[in-house]
Amino acid sequence: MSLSVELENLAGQFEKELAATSSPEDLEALRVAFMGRKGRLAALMALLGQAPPEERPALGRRANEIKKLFQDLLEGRAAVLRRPAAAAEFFDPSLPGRLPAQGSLHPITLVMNEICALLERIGFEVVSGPEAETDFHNFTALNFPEEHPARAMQDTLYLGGDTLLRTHTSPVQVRAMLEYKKPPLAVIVPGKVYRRDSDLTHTPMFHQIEGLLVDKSVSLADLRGTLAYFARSLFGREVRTRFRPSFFPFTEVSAEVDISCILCGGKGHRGGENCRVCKGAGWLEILGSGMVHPNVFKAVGFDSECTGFAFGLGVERVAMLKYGIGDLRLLFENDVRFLAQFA
Ligand code: 2NM
Repeated sequence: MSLSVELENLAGQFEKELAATSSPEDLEALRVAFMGRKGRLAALMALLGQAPPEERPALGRRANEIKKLFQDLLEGRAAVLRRPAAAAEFFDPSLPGRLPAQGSLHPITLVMNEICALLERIGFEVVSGPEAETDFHNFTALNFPEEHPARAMQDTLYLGGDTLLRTHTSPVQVRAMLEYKKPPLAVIVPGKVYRRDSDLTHTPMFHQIEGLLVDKSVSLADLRGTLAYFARSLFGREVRTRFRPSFFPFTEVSAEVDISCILCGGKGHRGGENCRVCKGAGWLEILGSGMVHPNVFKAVGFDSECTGFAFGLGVERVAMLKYGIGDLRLLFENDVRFLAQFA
């Protein structure tokens, strides 16, 4: 067999035996057997003088390469054997770090935070209260007659006895008035509310924000100005507001509030087609509001001289409009691929 082939065979054998070593002692024995003064590589080098003269330089170079290769492989294997068995994985400190997946606020939380912040800027105070309420705070104090349909088992989730899951955040405003004992006060209440309703556009739990301001001589003009500021802050400077007469048990007068469509700007159409957001109406309903009914003030012991306005909105609807979300269920499924878009 030629010296050249024997050198390559030696290299192959070295690598095989190296992989079988399991201790520094094994490694040292291997080093002596292959690279020692009387080792196998030295024995082959000794035969170099018998090779044809023209082949000697190449064979010499190859022998030196193999010696260097053995040294490198021995060092690498020594490092592997030094490592505790548990950390069997090779640690490469030059790799980039793995960042932990970072969460983000839910779009409902984002919208609630934004609305609270813009109303706090004009003096409203954020308050909260229980989600399990009494019939008095949720209905009676808010001027709902005994036979009002909202009180029916079919609409409200009753917990037994006198308690129910609040159907709006207004009971917290009743609590705020009872605590303040007299005007003035300006509060907003963000929170979860519950209704016995579940289909494509209704969930049994949803979110509301309601505002209440009570003082002497508060007028409908104050309500309009406050809501115009609110709509422009939330949807943009160019947004107009419109009041339509409506009815709520706890307000008189009552009004539904529309904003000019945030997609078509109120025109009702875009490029010859009906606007897909306002369906051609040019307006979007976003709020209910009104002047607080005197019976509500009576129920909480406020002076019959005082006046106030209140308003309420559904947070899901505002979030869907603001972010162009087409399906209410996306807000409740908590699919990370959806939620991550709000990071
Ligand atoms: C609305 C619409 C109109 C409202 C009234 C009150 C209270 F407690 F002062 F009577 N709180 N919230 C109110 C008025 C809520 O939501 C559509």
